[in-house]
Amino acid sequence: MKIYFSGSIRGGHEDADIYKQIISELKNYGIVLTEHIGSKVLENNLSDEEIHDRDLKWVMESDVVVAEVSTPSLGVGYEIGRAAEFNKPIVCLYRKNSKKQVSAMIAGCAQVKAFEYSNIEDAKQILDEQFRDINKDWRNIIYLKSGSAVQFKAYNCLLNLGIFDSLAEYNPTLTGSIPIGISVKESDLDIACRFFDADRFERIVESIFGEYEGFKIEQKEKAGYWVVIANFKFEGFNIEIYGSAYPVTAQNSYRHMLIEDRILKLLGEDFNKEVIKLKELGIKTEPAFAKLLNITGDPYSGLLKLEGRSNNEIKRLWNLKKHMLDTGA
Ligand code: 6IA
Repeated sequence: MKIYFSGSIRGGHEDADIYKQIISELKNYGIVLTEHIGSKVLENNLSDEEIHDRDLKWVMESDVVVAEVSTPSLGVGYEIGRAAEFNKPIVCLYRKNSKKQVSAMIAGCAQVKAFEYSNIEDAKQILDEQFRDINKDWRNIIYLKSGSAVQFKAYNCLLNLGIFDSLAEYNPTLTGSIPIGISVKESDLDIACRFFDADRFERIVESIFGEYEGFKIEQKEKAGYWVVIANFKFEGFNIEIYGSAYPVTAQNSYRHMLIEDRILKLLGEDFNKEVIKLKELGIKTEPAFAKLLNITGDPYSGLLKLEGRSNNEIKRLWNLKKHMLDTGA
């Protein structure tokens, strides 16, 4: 993981010591490309143009931008703006009681997550939480362990089933609504897999899980490709194994989960509640999202189109719908 740390220089370098402490904490999460920002004495052997081009290249290369914004700085603001344009996750930290208020263009930018902190311990805790999100590896279900009661139960179920070991060669990945915390009573545990040989995959799945309650398996054609779908029950969950020749990250169930996770985090509590309400009425996840965001036509492909939309555009769709709900339009 490459981290771009941004902190004021010509805007005022009095906080160099604090930057240094934050940088040293960030090193626990990856490589910090801009360690020099924490040093009190800065070398000045590059022209402004060279600094600009090098730093912008680093911003583009980075996986995340972390900025300390207590001291207002044109350079830091510019870097945050460019990072937003490149769709980077951006975490801003500012000290409680700092003399200046954070610019509305930073605090109000949907792509920026801004946090107030009192001391370095505070900042460490914020970074720990933020990096847990940024580093989330959906293939590793460890995140379920610290989640809701259902997620914890699902974690134990999958561990006991041993599916991530027995199907390891197929890159098994949990998808669906349980990982993103919007499951209802009937929600399945969906496991997406990639195979290179459908018949062999079918034989293997059947040989491992064929004895479980309600086991059934079928191969069918979907948009010109063969998929293998197995269903059975285990420890109170309906398990669905879905194998396809597509890499898991290109499969619709995986893509739907990621865009839904992004939308849920972006639109917050109100939206989450409405999704659950619709799901409890028996509406499936993607149609529920589509309904709440006024997406017409096929909800499954409609939702995928949001992958390329900015956070502000998605917020606008939800605000429009909320207005319609409020006014009964
Ligand atoms: O406007 P500012 O100088 O406060 O902007 C600070 C931000 O711009 C930092 O996050 C840096 O990434 C970048 N930046 C600005 N100036 C420099 C620099 N040397 N070296 C590296 N990054 C920089 C400036 C020369 C110095 C001796 C004054």
